[in-house]
Amino acid sequence: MVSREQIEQCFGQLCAQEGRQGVIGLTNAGAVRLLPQQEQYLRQKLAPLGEPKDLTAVCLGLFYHEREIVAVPYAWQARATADDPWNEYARAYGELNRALNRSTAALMARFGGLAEQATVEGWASQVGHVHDYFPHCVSHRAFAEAAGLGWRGRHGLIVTPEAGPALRFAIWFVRGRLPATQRPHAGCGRCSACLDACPIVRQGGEYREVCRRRLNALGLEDEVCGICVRVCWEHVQTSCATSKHSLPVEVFSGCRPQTGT
Ligand code: B12
Ligand code: SF4
Ligand code: SF4
Repeated sequence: MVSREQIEQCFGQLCAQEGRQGVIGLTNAGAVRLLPQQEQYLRQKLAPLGEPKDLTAVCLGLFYHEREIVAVPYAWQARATADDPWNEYARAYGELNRALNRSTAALMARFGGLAEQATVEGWASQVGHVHDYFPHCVSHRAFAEAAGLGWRGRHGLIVTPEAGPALRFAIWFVRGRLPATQRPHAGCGRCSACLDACPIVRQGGEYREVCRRRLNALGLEDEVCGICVRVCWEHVQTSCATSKHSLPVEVFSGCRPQTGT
């Protein structure tokens, strides 16, 4: 059976190859609360490996570079302009998805197991409603939260003390029961920056579907917006750096220095 040390060593090399920082968290694959459609999808997917309770889910998170996040406007904007700098974030979305998929494929090639892709790319404008996604993937956020990587923010995303919500996830499932990552988190506390910035999350209710329509209408090069990500990232930079509530996890860094614009 693969050990945590082997996984960490391999992930460190993958971060170096991709030139990005990243974190990993482990949880038992059967211990995560999912919607019934997602539960069914997961059982079918993992059948060649065994029962979810006998498998470990390794959540991989790769960070955006600072310049990619600060390309997103800090305040609400209804439309993107032609050649909008915001597109740097849109392009990073595709790059991170590909880097994550390469990383899970490399782990599979070396240690076996199965991977859940970073996202179901290109669907935002194809589906009739966000519910159409549910039978075709598992929730990375539910797994990342269970694996101790972060807390569920008021915008619905996973907020990590290391990168705020400015990271993307994929999952690699492997045979065996490795000890889960557990750590307490500060949570949102009195912050409301994402609610102040985005009228869609502020409104609550069917925010997922309203967000999907906005991504399609925005006019960026890919299906993104990310204003909630940007404002939360700013908040976490200033507040979580000094927080005593979250114990650190190792940040794997193969990072070429790429800060600033
Ligand atoms: C569909 C989808 C969308 C849709 C719908 C968004 C949504 N909030 O669900 C649209 C296109 C609108 C979208 C938008 C965005 N997305 Co999106 N999206 C996804 C995708 C492909 C699936 C998510 C999904 O199906 N959610 C279903 C809901 C129901 O899941 P959930 O909220 O996590 O709830 C789970 C648990 O909490 C629990 N649960 C909750 N309630 C209940 C009730 C019961 C009874 C039970 C049993 C369980 C249960 O089970 C649920 C299902 O597992 C994931 C990739 C993936 N495979 O996870 C990316 C993902 C969630 N998106 C992501 C991002 C970043 C975005 C955007 C910022 C776009 C951008 N890049 O600019 C916005 C943010 C919107 C927002 N504030 O949430 C990231 C989040 C990263 C993070 N830090 O958390 C993900 C994980 C992609 C990735 N690879 O990293 N997205
Ligand atoms: S911006 Fe503030 S309120 Fe919103 S998720 Fe981040 S920490 Fe929580
Ligand atoms: S990605 Fe969606 S939830 Fe986040 S700011 Fe944009 S519209 Fe609001």
